[in-house]
Amino acid sequence: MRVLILGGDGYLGWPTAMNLTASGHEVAVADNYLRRRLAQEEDVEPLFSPPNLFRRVELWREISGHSIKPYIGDLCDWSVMETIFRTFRPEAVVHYAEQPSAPYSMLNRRAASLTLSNNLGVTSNLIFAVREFAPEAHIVKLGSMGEYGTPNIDIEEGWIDIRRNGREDRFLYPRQAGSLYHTTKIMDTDLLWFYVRMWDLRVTDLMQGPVYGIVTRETEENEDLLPFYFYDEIFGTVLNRFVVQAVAGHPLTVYGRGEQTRGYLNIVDTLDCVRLSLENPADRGQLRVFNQFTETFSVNELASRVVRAGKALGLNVGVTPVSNPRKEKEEHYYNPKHSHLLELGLKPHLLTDEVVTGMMQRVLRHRHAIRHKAIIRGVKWA
Ligand code: USQ
Repeated sequence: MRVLILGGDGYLGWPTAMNLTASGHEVAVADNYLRRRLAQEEDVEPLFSPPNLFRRVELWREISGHSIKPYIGDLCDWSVMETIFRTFRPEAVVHYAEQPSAPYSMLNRRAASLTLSNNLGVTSNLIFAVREFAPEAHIVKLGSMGEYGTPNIDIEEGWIDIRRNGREDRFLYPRQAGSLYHTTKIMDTDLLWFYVRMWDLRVTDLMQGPVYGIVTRETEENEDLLPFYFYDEIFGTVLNRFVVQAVAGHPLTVYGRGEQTRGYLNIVDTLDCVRLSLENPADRGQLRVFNQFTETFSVNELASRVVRAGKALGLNVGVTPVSNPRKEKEEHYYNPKHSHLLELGLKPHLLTDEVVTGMMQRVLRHRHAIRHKAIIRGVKWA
């Protein structure tokens, strides 16, 4: 299959590109290095700097023999999107090309505006490009479990049947996000659902939880193929942050009471979920929604696992609860369903102590590069 990855330079985009070529697909990646630029602007660069997309593509070809076609450009610019569609003619598109950080979206007016215009601009250009140049192409869109928020009822897999006054219908499960970034994901879903109804697009929305990990099957041998590893307050997700904090001797930053519960997954499982979704496409006129995570944990549970794994490596890991910079429930009911990807064949890689120590060992090699001042940046929700 010819697969176009929008956001192919990112934490998940680049490993997805390697994984899909290793599985026999023809891949192009598009990116404007937005994430690299924003991290530079905020002085929160990743633990190590991966080479640019052209060099990553060259290196991957030398190592694996697989080619990836890189396009550098801003996908909010219609002429960029149009050129890519005309020249590559994708049969499927994976859409990661978004400003992906909840804290960044809450930083200030400029960051909020960039998040809104970038995320919705790329999604709408993608929809129009598919309609015009590739109406049969399957769109696999990265959504977020955070779109649902933390309702006091079970979270269904995308849709909910509602019976009222003796009649029944099926609707998108109610969304109520906890950050502007997550709200743009809801708006993406609404746009896609509208055009699925109007133009019979094929769409899969992957409602993903926080991802952890660095190494994938394709990167094991070569550190220059690793994805970005952010550990700062703005771009780092919680478990990746805790692992770096443990190595750096910084107390783990549990926000508030630490009972916030989310659905997590290993980066290796993200790649499998995306590949399984592509290889089993949605029908024309169908919006499928898959909840993409493998296990739920509270922040306190993650912290205890990191403390335990740190001990095994001789690290003395402390935990210091910090006042919660976010506006979120710190204790809540959380029971999201997640069977569709398992039914398609996902074999989860669960969070064992070996996985956490493996991450720590990798981070230990880059210990000298950890900057304590990136760990807490004081971005407040309210
Ligand atoms: N948290 C801490 N301490 C930290 C960092 C985070 O206690 O140092 C807590 C947060 O308050 C939150 C939870 O850990 O309750 C998860 O936070 P996160 O930063 O790992 O994830 P989040 O900002 O919610 O967003 C991330 C990804 C996003 C994805 C989302 C899935 O950046 O792209 O969509 O995870 S979900 O969290 O289910 O919305």
